Amino acid sequence: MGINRDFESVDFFNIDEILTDEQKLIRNSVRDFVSREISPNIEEWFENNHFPIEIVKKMGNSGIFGPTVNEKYGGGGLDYISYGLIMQELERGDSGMRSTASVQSSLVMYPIEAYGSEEQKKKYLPKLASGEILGCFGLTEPDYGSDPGGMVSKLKDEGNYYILNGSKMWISNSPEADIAIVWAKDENKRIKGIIVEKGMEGFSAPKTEGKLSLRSSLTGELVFNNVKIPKENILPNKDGLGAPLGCLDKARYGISWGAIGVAMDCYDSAKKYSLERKQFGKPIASFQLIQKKLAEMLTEITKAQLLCWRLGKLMDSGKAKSSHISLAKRNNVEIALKIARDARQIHGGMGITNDFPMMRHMMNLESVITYEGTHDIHLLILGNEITGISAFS
Ligand code: TGC
Ligand code: FAD
Repeated sequence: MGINRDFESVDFFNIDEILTDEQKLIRNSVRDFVSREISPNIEEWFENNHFPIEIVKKMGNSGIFGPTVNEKYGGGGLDYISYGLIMQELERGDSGMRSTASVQSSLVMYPIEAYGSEEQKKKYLPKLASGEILGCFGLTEPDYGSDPGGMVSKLKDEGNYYILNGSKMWISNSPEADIAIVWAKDENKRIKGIIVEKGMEGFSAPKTEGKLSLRSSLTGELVFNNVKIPKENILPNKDGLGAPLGCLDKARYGISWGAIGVAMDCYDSAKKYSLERKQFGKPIASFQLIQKKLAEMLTEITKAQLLCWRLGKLMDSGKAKSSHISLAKRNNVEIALKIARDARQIHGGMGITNDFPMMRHMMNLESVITYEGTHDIHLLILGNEITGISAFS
């Protein structure tokens, strides 16, 4: 058995029946991509803390980047359920791989399409869609994580150009990124989006070392030391904190689907192992305590699938609220972590090795439950929605 086992999807409530043929085709093609390009290599990449840069072009060629972006800019022109299914399959492979795609699609392509000028869209979107270039998104700063509105990165108007100073921390893809969507305050304390290009003088992106999670994904800083920014590199069509938070809504939505992929992978492995592994003369699957774990996993996966499907419909009709997305991200990442832990227990000692995916998924999920808004921040967003009272400040 082990990591190269054939994955069997989980569909207890026959959700395939409510997916369109196109959605199933897309899901199956990304599932094949993951089985071919990611699963056979992922344990080695994770162990060696290696980001396989060649995966970016492969993802681009497979239509993984910018699925909801307009086709005239090289995007897929797809609906949000298709986007979610892509994320589910990628994260079944590895959260770090899904991270690479989340950042490129939701945090780099989305703001350029939604807030950018026509020239910016034409210049960057086709190259990002094909994987010719890689992007990153700089919101978090060393002293401002959950509270991004406090950021201190500064943009100073010098007439024909701006000067950018400051730094960003914990930035996925940054050491290899060709462009960075960076958020900084102008002299009126208004948050603006800026397209910073690799090679601009005074700009560097050092790698963050020592991560025990998302080891197949690159994380780094963004450092700006008097970087000269041409005026045409500012995203002109939206500013204020709502601009980066609008991007986060799209990425958080993708994560809520991605977490289902992890949960399905762990459940599938646990079910197969428990049917094969014998103790006390019979398969451990015959013991009630093992069955309880499996039954609860299946229940939570099914609830999460239905939640995401409905959320996808709300996204498509433009009725999804940020608090809907918070509920789904928070719930699905939490259940995925619990399923990963229970699945690991079902594997006994074998579960701590990299013959099986649970430990890697568990370690990855510690980042996933922290980034894009921590578990508790999403709870407070829901508390605010319910009571009308913000508990942040
Ligand atoms: P608050 O006063 O509530 O809101 C400020 C302005 O923003 C608007 N807004 C939103 N707009 C769009 N989408 C949302 N989700 C929004 N949430 C709020 C709001 O209407 C307001 O607009 P305006 O026009 O009135 O000014 O802001 P606050 O300062 O009290 O903080 C709110 C809070 C805590 C919800 C927010 O700051 C937050 O979500 N914090 C968590 C930070 C976070 O998620 N960071 C993620 C960084 S990126 C990342 O982690 C990428 S990992 C990717 C990967 O590798 O996969
Ligand atoms: P803090 O905000 O310092 O929070 C610490 C603890 O305090 C948490 O438990 C939090 O829930 C709690 N807390 C904070 N405020 C409150 C409150 N009001 N009430 C109750 N509890 C509270 N950022 C980017 O901009 N771009 C990226 O690409 C990116 N990629 C990332 C990749 C990885 C691997 C990681 C780990 C992070 C990444 N991040 C990225 C940053 C991520 O979004 C932040 O780590 C996250 O938002 C939390 O911020 P923080 O780490 O500063 O924690």
